[in-house]
Amino acid sequence: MALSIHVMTLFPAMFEGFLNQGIISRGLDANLLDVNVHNIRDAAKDRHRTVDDIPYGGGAGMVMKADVLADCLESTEPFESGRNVPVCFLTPQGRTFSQTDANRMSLLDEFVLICGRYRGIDERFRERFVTDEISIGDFVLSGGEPAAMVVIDAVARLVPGVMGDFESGIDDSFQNGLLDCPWYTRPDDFRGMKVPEVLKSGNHAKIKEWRNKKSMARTRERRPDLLG
Ligand code: 6GU
Repeated sequence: MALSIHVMTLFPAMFEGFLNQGIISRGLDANLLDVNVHNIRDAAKDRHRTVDDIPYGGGAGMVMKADVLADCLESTEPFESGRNVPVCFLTPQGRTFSQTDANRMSLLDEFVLICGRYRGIDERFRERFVTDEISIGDFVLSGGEPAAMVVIDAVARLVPGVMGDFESGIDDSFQNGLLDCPWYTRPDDFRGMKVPEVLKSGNHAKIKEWRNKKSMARTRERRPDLLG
């Protein structure tokens, strides 16, 4: 197994469709990837299977309980086997996730993703167990689940063998620090709009030059910050 991802969530069903389609599903089938989704509620031991409680000091919303989160985390395979594994908490307070993080994480053997809900999680769980805090941008989601799926998708496709050569990530937007060039397929004439001649010329050096030029121009226009 090239990469094992452990996800802790109160909504495991949210991951079902996601894990059963496309590149991720292929990576799982090929045993290049393993995604274990743990229901945090399974770690709650009381009659009502309580996972959250009111905040000390008052205030609106509920806080996820440190004891339940710890029991769930310690029931995951890497913890049971005593391995030191990155524990990433998905939160808008985290560092913004980037392609560099995706590349780095795709080379790991395993990591844990924790999806928060409600107000947040008890600070003591964070202090004791969380090694990394990840945000996917400056906006607020109602839970970490969609963010975890974003991270899993970005990382999983980079695991060697998951993408075929033809879909290799080498030319991706961001992978070389630039946005991707425009792409065209048949028909040649779409409602009067023609495919650029150079792409039909068969001159591969010229095509490469055109694509580089378009990548640069697009990056300068849309994301000048990427050019430094
Ligand atoms: Cl990781 N979680 C939540 N709840 N909201 C977010 C986020 C994460 N990243 C951006 N917004």
